[in-house]
Amino acid sequence: MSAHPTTLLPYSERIKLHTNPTAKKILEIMDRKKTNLAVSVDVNTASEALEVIRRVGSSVCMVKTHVDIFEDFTESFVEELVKLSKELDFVIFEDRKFADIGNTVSLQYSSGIHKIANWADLTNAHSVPGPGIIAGLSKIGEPLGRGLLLLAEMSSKGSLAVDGYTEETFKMAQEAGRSFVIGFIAQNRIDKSDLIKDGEDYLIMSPGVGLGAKGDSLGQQYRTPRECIIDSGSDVIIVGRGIYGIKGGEQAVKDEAERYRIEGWKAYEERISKK
Ligand code: 5BU
Repeated sequence: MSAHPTTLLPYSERIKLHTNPTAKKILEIMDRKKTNLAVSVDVNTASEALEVIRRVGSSVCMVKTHVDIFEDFTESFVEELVKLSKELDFVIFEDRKFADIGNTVSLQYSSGIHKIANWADLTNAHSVPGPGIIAGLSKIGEPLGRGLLLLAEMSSKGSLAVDGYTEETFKMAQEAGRSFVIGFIAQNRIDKSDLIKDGEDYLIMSPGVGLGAKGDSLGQQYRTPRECIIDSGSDVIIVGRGIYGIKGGEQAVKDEAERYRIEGWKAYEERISKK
C-alpha cells in the first residue's frame, strides 16, 4: 500500500496549505519546537493543571483541557493558561466535544462559566447532529481565528464512530470548507487519498496513546506513538495519564513528556524520510 501523500510532507510544508490561523499556528509550533505531542491535563483542579503545564509546556505543541473537570475553575486560571501558552509556545485545545443543535452549541461555546471561545484556540465536536453544529460553532469561533476538529473516530472500545459514520463525518467537514474545520480526532488517516482534493490538508489528532499499559478498565485503548504516526499516519499524539500520571514527582513528569516528544518526533522523521 502506498503512503498517504499528506504523511510524506513535512509539517513546515503544510503551513501554506491552511488559511485558518489556528491550523497554521499548530504546524508552525510543531516545526519550531520539534514536537507533535499534545498533553491532556485531566487533573481535578486548575491549580494542579497549571503545575503540570509548567512542567511539560516546553515539550508540547498543544495543551488539551477538560475545564469542566476542575472544581476551582476561575477566570484567573484562563489568564494564567493563556500567559503560559505564549511563554512556552503552545496552542490551547479545550476537548469540549460539542454535540447539540447549532443554536445550543453556539451558546455553550461563547457563554456560561467557561466562555470557551474567548481563550481556547481549538475545540472539537461530534458530527452526530449534522452540519448545523459546524455552522453554530463557526459563527462564534471563526471571526476569532479559532479552529474546530470533528470527531471521526474514538479510541475507546466499542465506539460507534466507525465505517459509514467516519466517512460521512469526513464529507461533512469537506462540505463545510477548511476556514474553520481544520481536521479530525481519529485513529487513522480518515481523509482518504482518493477523497482529498488538490491542496487540501487536514490535521489528524489521536488520543489513546501510551508507552506502557495497553488500556484502562473503562474501555480506553492505547497505541504507541510509532503506531499512531507511522502505521496510522496521525499528525498529533495526545497523551494524558501516561505523562501527568507518572510516579516520581515533578522531574519525572517533565522527563516523561520529553520521552514522548522524542518518540513522536523520531517516528515523524522516519515517516517523512520514506519519500
Ligand atoms: P489518557 O489519560 O491518555 O487515556 O487520556 C486521553 C484523553 O483524550 C482524555 O482527556 C480523553 O477524554 C480524550 N479522548 C480519548 O481518550 N479518546 C477519544 O477518542 C477522544 C478523546 Br475524542
